[in-house]
Amino acid sequence: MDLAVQYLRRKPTLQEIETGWDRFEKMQDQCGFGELGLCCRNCLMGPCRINPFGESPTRGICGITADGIVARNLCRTIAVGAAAHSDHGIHIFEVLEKISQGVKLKYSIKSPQKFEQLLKKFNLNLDFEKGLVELLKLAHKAFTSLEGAMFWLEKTLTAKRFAKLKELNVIPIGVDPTIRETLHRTHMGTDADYKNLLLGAIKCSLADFLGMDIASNLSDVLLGIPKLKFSISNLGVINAKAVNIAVHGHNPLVSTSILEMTPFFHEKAKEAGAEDGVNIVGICCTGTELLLRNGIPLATNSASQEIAVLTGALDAMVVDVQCIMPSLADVCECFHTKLITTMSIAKIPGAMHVEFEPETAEETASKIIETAIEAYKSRNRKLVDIPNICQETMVGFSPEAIFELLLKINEKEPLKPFIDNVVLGKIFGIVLFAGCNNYKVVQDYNFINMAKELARHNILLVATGCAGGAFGKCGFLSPSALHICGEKLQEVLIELGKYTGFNRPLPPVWHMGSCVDNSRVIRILSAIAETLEVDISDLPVAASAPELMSEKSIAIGTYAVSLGVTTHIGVTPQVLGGREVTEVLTNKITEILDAKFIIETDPFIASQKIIEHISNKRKKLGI
Ligand code: NFS
Ligand code: SF4
Repeated sequence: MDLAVQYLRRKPTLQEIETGWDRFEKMQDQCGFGELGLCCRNCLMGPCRINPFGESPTRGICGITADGIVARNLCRTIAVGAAAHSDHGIHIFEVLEKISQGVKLKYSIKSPQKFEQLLKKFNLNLDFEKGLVELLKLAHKAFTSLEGAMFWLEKTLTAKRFAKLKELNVIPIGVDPTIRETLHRTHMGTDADYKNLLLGAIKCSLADFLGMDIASNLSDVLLGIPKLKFSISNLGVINAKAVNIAVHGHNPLVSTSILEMTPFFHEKAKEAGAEDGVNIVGICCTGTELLLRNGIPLATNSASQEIAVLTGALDAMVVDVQCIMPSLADVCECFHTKLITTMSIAKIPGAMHVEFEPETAEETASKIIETAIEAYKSRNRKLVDIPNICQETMVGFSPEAIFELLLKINEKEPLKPFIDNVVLGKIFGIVLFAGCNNYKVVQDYNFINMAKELARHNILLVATGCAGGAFGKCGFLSPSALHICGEKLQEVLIELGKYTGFNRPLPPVWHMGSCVDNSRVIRILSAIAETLEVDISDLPVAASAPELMSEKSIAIGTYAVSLGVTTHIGVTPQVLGGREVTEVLTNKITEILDAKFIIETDPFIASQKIIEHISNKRKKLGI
């Protein structure tokens, strides 16, 4: 769908360079057993595959059923997603811990406001130093114990939801122990009851939420709360006259230190011939972190990460963890672009490795920028071709930024004007778009078409991660895209826009952050639900990951449902081989969680289903 991507992919001189789309074609047909989730290699008697048509073999060699295998695989997927998010959280935690111990670092607490907000939330009536130590203790307890997890979740979720989850006995026993337990129960000959496994999946997804909520909150303390601002998105943000460094991955620590060191290198870049100095652009969630906090332009989202290199004008691609395609090394090889890995757990053959440590962040960042400037000197100008496509992008819709805006309208009850608009149907509902790109879907096709359908029905859209990237690239994060909304929603966005100081309407899609910031959306929904004295599941809201790909997105989708948000997924998940499991996830689960999964690959039908779901919720609320 992205014209910049189409242009470079179709350019005759670049045809030889293999991208994800080529490899996807070569991979067809993909294995039917895998697609249905019916294969197991959890022990060396396997691999085992179950016949999807009910014929033999109907069980694995150990005797487990199709539903057992599918549920077990789902648990493992969620455990990996939760591990990725919580490890990210730990990286931020460790930096704050060092600060609390007085270790000299280049990082400092950028948001005292967020810090105080958290102290208040957790009833820590302490001064700065003691407060930080105690806050970190709480986070640590939540990572490692049931008691800690209970405390953090009880303070974060609605009372009704927390009680429900407690009753179901799915409160995580701490983030890390839950991941351990989940992996354990999926060992050969352990949990074979698909219902029990699905409860385990729910529990592990809640551990994911917890890890992510800690990561997102602590990142705000350390790096600042995103505020409303304008930037630009799509490949046109790469500047032919600058040394271009793309930052890609998820950990904002590396990229933030590069950004902070950049001003010291503009002169050097100019001396090397780059008249505009050093230009930082973002890809995927690392890009999103810098976009929301610092207004750094976003080059592209996940499926087209290789395409950014095809512009011939990236001098370095700096990566940290997650969603980084190993093929980048081969693509960079075709140009002068330096691929630089920075984390000890994420190396790529063919890339240069510069290890990141918080203590030496400045030196590391300097070395990386210098490497990019050196690479720039060997840039082949004949190969430079940057599509002149970029869109105005309004970002920074953190809960704090939204509340700040609403406070200007109603100082006493900030949520009231918002809720009133929902009651009046001017905002018919809210849909969160999350998740990735996936080569099984034309890139951004589901995002764009669903956003148009839903906005037309006056549904307010919020987005995170690569969904936010998709909307940035196509212009839906710009106030100029107001026309995609129904008239009533347009009125609301124009009215709210009056209070931002920008003298522009708000855009149809509110970009709330990277994937770990999905917890921000839950915090807002919880606040609305508490105000109305209902549960999240009573609200006219839904989530959609129409192009999901990663294990993290499965974990997020599962916790969204667990927290009461009915969630659409637009790529067939690898569970359909378990008929009972599928029936539970798409239907019966409503009985215990009052929310379910909608599996639908057609974006138009999916939109209809979401609108129907929201209408039903409105009816039940009597609005
Ligand atoms: Ni989320 Fe971000 Fe993108 Fe998907 Fe990957 S970058 S954490 S997993 S692909 S949205
Ligand atoms: Fe096969 Fe059971 Fe071993 Fe899985 S755990 S590989 S189903 S024998």
